[in-house]
Amino acid sequence: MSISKSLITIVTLAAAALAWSLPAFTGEEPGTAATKAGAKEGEAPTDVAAGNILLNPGLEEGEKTPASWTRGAEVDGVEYRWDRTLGQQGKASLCLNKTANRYFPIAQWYQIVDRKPEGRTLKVSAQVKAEKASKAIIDVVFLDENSEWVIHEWVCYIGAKKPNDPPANHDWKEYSGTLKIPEKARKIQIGLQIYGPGKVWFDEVRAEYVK
Ligand SMILES: [Ca+2]
Repeated sequence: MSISKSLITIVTLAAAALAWSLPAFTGEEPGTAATKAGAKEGEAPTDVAAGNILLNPGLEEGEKTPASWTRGAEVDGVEYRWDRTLGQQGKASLCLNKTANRYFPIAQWYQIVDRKPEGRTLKVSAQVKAEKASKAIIDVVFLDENSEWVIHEWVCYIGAKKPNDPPANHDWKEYSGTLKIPEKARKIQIGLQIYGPGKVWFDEVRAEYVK
């Protein structure tokens, strides 16, 4: 009895070890990050990184307001719009239209999600359409256990970086950036912001843990 029991244990352990070691190998291959997110069901997860941690990333869900996204403060000369006629995917996106010719105060749509302790690096991306946008930002705020700011960082910059640069004026285009997650961070706030005059739309917003 005890021999067969130990045998079963050994076999089980060996199988588990094999299952564990296989994804580790595939994880070493370069250029697989994009396909990993779309790993087929039944495949062992290659790492905790796969998948978007944001809810309603395509802005298609919601009744009167976009589900899971919050509007920032009212700002004179800024129109917040959940645009249900225009999307990079589907029919909806988030729009900020600033007509006031100044940078502050800023306006933003944002979403706060819990940080997974094992997540160390965050990749953020979005599809952005811009109409004479002088300065729009995808901002990430890391919050501690008391929901206090640890740090905030600009992960994507849309617009004119230098005084003589033209404003951003383009159809849907992907912006992305990667950030180190501070040790103390417990929550992550993704903000889609407008600083200067112009109009921007955001769709397919992604935040994912990467290695
Ligand atoms: Ca959409």
